[in-house]
Amino acid sequence: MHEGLFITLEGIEGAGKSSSLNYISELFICAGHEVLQTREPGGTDTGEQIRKILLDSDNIKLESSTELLLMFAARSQHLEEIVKPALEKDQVVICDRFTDASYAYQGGGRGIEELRIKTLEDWVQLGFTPTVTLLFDLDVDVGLRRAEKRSQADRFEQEDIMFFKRVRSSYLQRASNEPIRFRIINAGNSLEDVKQQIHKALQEYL
Ligand code: Z5A
Repeated sequence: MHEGLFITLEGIEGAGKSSSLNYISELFICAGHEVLQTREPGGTDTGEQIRKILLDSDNIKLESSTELLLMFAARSQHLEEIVKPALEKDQVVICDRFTDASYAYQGGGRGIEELRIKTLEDWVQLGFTPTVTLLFDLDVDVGLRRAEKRSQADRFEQEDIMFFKRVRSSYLQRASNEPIRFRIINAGNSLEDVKQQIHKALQEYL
């Protein structure tokens, strides 16, 4: 376990995590904290190279198990090179996606057995978990419509609606299993309302 504040943001496509990152950082900076923003897969030079492989829509032959292993390879590097050193320096670390995404996408979405994911989690993280996780939850149709308006679809964005429905229900299941760590944000509301929900959810840490 760790002493620092490690906040992760989760949710389906277009849920508004990236839109909220700067707002969350500002909340902590205003409260006098040093903040590090990062993301998964990625966050390190090696991790960003792995991210390119994972998101490249030309990689149609990528096996689900390869995808899962690459997620954890990037995570291993990210934890040792970036996340743990920042927490040791008392920085607040805000990470756009983490291991819950592996359970939701590779588990719920792709159908990989949860136990296999748990084995990798135990091996790579040795009990290290986020302090608090904001789950940006919204209707899959709304999320996909928001995401469609952006640039070209990546490898995940090419999945069908049922894939994202499984991802969403897997996230909600995890949140109900761990109600203390997870804070659910109703991401279908206006950005202003989402900010208010975030502020309330993180109040005790500010
Ligand atoms: N992945 C995985 O499979 N396994 C893992 O272990 C990990 C990740 C760690 C990359 O993630 C992919 O990796 C991801 C899962 C997989 N693929 N998918 N899907 P990513 O986080 O980099 O990419 P993303 O999920 O595609 O991010 P996103 O679609 O950008 O979602 P977002 O950050 O939550 O949304 P946003 O960019 O903030 O907002 C999207 C649009 O909606 C934008 O135009 C906003 O202006 C608009 N928006 C946002 N909030 C609102 C509200 N409240 N009202 C109206 N409009 C809004």
